[in-house]
Amino acid sequence: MPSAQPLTNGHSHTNTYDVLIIGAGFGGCYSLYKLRELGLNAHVFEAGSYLGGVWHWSTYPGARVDSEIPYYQFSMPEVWRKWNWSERFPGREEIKVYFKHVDHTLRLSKDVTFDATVNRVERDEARNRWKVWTENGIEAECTYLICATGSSYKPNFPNFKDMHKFKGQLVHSCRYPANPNTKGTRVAVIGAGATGVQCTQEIAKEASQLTVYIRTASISLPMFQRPLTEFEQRTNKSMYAGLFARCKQTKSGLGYDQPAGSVFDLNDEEREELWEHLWERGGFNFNQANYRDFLVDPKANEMMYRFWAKKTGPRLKNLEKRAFLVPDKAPFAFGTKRSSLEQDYYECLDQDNVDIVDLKANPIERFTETGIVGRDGVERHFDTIVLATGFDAMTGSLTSMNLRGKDGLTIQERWKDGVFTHLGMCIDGCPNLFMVYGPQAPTAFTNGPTFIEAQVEVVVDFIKKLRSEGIRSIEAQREAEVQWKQAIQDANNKTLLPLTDSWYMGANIPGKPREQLNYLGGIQQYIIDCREALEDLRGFTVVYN
Ligand code: NA7
Repeated sequence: MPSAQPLTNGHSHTNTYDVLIIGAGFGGCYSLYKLRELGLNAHVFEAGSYLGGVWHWSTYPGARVDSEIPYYQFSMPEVWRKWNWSERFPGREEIKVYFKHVDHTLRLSKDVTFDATVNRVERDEARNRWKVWTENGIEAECTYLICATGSSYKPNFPNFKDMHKFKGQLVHSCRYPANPNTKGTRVAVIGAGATGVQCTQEIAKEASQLTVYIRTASISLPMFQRPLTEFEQRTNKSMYAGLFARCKQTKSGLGYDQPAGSVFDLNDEEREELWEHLWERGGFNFNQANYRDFLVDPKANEMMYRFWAKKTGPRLKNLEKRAFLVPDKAPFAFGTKRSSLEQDYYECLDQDNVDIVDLKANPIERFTETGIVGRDGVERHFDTIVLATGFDAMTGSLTSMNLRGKDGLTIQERWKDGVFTHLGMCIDGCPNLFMVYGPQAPTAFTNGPTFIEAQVEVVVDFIKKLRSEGIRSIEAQREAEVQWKQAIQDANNKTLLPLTDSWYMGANIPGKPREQLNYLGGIQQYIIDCREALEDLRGFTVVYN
């Protein structure tokens, strides 16, 4: 197998693969593993210096997954047999070591080129090839292209006035420095999503003064972290095969599903008993294993919020902070922004060394050399400012690759008025290109590894079919894209999700079209839809050899 390194004599050399995969997170790793099983010559280009995708980049303090073990891992027995986790919700450092174990077990790295940021992709229609270039001059071409580029790759740097003037340490959470200046110093954290919550929990404990800038208070759920023993995992492994298979039959991939019916089928006492039980289970049990009418019925939604507020409010002794973080009226409908999982977030925010700035009441006017001035005219001074402001989620990794289809249009141009895909997997104008964990698939509403495996298995079956049936290429039809998009938006419009500004809706990035970016029907139904299309290639233009 050739290795795709640049030649030093000034002449570029192009390696040719059956399949080139962009990204070596869970999606890229599983794609490589499955394609090798087919006997294909597959290779990965990865921007980072090792496997792990988002876990490679997420070096901010307290970075931790909020899907629980045993669900958050690969399902291959050869991987899980020799691996045990130390915590129910593993931290980033442990996940990095896990990827080393995965690499060691599956020998993935030999087919990965690291530090290879793809910055140009073009379609050579006459030769039925994709041509791919990286920033550091590597070139390759392939018959099938898999974009496993992740949903949280391109950082969202808000355009705060005079941000460049700040002379202290200014960092984005996903490019966190090895030596952050946060111990015993004055720190600002901007943001209260999953990352803001995790950063706040760590920095509040070591900074002399922490100011958290919050535009929308999060409705965070208790993680209920706990250590896991090697013994309990070893003895539970007899159930793993069944458990991982079961996860793919659920909506979210977390191994538990919501009950059918409505929460109003229960009387007050029954509901309270169920909700106490789900709450005590921690993690996403309270929303994912609950009746789902809270996502469509404002009354059910309000009840969920009340329950959450009853549990959370008393944890804040500072009444002003309590009124902002746990207001009487929900800041947004429960579940319409992603709930973060927290350990002691509210206790941290309650500390005397922690201030909160309510950005709706007092927006950031400008940065200065030494801090931030709000609309109230007050300058707050900081040594370090952490932007926990999230990502151009779901689409940013795809639109920033300069990927041109057979008509010469980039994905950015193609999606300027909104995303169009067939099955959240293929794009009109881009034959033989497949997306993994991208937009218009169940992506953000799932446990990543479970959904990724299920989706990659479909992609690999598509490639298998093309090869066995003498098909040169398939390309999504525009009409199928329009229908797929419409079905997603129709389903979305029956819920409360469109009422809230969230990255599910693309609403966190100024100018990004506002639309639901995820398929709402869950993993199981999504895979049924994809496999039906696989059967007769409906919605695709098929070109035979
Ligand atoms: P999120 O969930 O997008 O959170 C970003 C936070 O930053 C959120 O509180 C935003 O407030 C805030 N934000 C974003 N832009 C601004 C501006 N311009 N001004 C003030 N505040 C701003 O990103 P995370 O990194 O926390 O999490 C991303 C996902 O990655 C996570 O859910 C996991 O799936 C992994 P807002 O809520 O928009 O008012």
